[in-house]
Amino acid sequence: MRDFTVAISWYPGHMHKARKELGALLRGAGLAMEVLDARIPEASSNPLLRHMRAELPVVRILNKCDLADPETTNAWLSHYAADGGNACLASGRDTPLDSTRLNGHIRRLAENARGGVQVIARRGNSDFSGSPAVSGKIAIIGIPNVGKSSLLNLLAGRKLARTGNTPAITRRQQTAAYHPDWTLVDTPGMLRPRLEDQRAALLMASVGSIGAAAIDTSEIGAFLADRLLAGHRHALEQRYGITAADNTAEAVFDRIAHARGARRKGGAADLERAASILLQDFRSARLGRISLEFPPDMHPPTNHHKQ
Ligand SMILES: Nc1nc2c(ncn2[C@@H]2O[C@H](COP(=O)(O)OP(=O)(O)OP(=O)(O)O)[C@@H](O)[C@H]2O)c(=O)[nH]1
Ligand SMILES: [Mg+2]
Repeated sequence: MRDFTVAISWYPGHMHKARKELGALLRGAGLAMEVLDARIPEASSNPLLRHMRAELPVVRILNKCDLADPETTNAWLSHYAADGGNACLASGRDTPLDSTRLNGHIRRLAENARGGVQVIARRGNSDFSGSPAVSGKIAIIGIPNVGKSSLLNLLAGRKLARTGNTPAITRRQQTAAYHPDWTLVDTPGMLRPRLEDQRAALLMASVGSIGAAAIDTSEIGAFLADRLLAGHRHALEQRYGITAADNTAEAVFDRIAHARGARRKGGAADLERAASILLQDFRSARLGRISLEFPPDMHPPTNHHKQ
């Protein structure tokens, strides 16, 4: 497997300001809702955000689970369920977030938490009924393009925040009322100024959370092709007709270029375009529902397993 030593760094100007504003928000919030990409839950969990949210209780949302391998998502749910005081739920186009369970978690976590949460008089609404209601801000946080604004819209029941399939769509915080006692706050996607963990950076780039200008499409494509060759050959065979002899990213790109007519003038394979096709097919699950990270007690798929 090739050695990826590319330095990925992507920190658009608005993130400096967004980081300060996020710090202020988290200091006053009652709860954080961290949106993760279900295909890469650990790589999409920003250590900076973990540091910034400190002791604040967190509900993790494994989003885009319609694009991830269902068995792996279940294993991640169990993995995070073991993280004491916090909660984790899956969400995706085929599995809308279970709002009753979400509200139960919000109430439980906020009641248990110290600081930031104001205990107010009991109210009689159904989801939050029971002992004293709690109120406050719920900060929706995460790296770019994981679906934070989509989640705000879903929970608010209307399209308040702009969404889009490129990173860094949201540039400033946006609030929405959520039940009588809570306010949701959507925030701009955050990365670390320097992405020291190159493996995590390549995984984030694979799912489309890092700006296209930060790294060559062919580098990300080659990283992804290597991963798919190791665990999902069947998907590559079916979609692009790779054969047993195709064992490198270049060979995969060549097959894709051939299958899709991606040729430069003169007939040579357009490898850049082939890499882009691979990324688009992966990101939209046209290669199947594929997870790229696995909890410690789960074996990653090999080509001997069913795909
Ligand atoms: N397949 C799938 N796509 C989703 C899901 N949730 C969001 N998306 C899509 O993912 C893209 C990014 O969604 P956003 O809500 O804009 O993401 P964000 O986290 O707010 O991104 P930034 O504001 O750039 O940080 C959009 O094209 C959404 O339609 C999901 O559960 N499944
Ligand atoms: Mg957004």
